[in-house]
Amino acid sequence: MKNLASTINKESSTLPVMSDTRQMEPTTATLIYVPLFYGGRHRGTSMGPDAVRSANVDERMEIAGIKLLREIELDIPRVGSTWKDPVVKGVKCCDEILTVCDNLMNSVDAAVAEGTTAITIGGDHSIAIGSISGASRHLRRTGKKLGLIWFDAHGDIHTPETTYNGNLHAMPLAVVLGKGESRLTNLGGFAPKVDGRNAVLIGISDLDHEERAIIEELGVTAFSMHDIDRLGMPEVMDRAIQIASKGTDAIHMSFDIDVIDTEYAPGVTTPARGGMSVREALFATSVISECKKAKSFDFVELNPANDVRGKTARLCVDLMLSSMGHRVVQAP
Ligand SMILES: [Mn+2]
Repeated sequence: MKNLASTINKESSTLPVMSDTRQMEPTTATLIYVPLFYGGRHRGTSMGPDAVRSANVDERMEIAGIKLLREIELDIPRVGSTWKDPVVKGVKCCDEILTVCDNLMNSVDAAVAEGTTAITIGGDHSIAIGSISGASRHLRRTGKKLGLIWFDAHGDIHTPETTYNGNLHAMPLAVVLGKGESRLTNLGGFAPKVDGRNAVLIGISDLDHEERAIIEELGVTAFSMHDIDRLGMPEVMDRAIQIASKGTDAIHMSFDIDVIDTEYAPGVTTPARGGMSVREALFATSVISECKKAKSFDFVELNPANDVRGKTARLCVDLMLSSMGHRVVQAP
């Protein structure tokens, strides 16, 4: 009988280790907390940053060998009860969200310019308008382009014309691809932030028919959960990286926690059944790290009010570490 240890090829081993020593350069991160919830109708989303801090994100980064350069929390302007309105045409709380996204754009731009990985922690998904604008503006100064990989159970590609509730968290992908409310699409003075042909949606299980038409119109590539079942996550990720990389110089990853099956990630605003497994999500994020082009990430829609003993928040931290090249051994 063969000794197991002798069968492990040391060069290609993917056994988990506490700190991946194969990583050549020391990694640094800037954490930007954005407790915004006006893009949806769930106040609990504003507690996402607190839940991530409670899951010891700083300590876990340190153990993983990632240097935490700084932590920033953005101010959220006060708003009346307009965010509660269930039916609005157009965009609810547009001014307030625009203010937050403008600040976030500057924070992400500055972080990436410093050579650190910019990690935005939400908050609802409308904040991706700010983070992606920041990552894109940084590249634009030197004539470079950004690719985008967007993990989500939903399309997030509604427009003020197709929305039935005015919730901006269902529109941010359309906005960064140049379609939607003009004050938002023109944030930073340029549009689009990403060419639709360099944008990839992964993990969709719930898509409205209006969104399907916009996906086609903008040339976005979408992999549904069914596609993941059929092709397998390795193939989906290979294709996604290829599409997001074509003619671009960096990739932004926007990760909506609701892409993960509600069994594992109950602490989200809009849970979806039939989503990704934890292993699929950890694998997908590890591929993001291996491609070496991803310098900015969002982790959004964490809603601690729906969580079960903080497990979704801990998973969120696992995914952050995995995206930064650390092979995660899940804590119980
Ligand atoms: Mn989303």
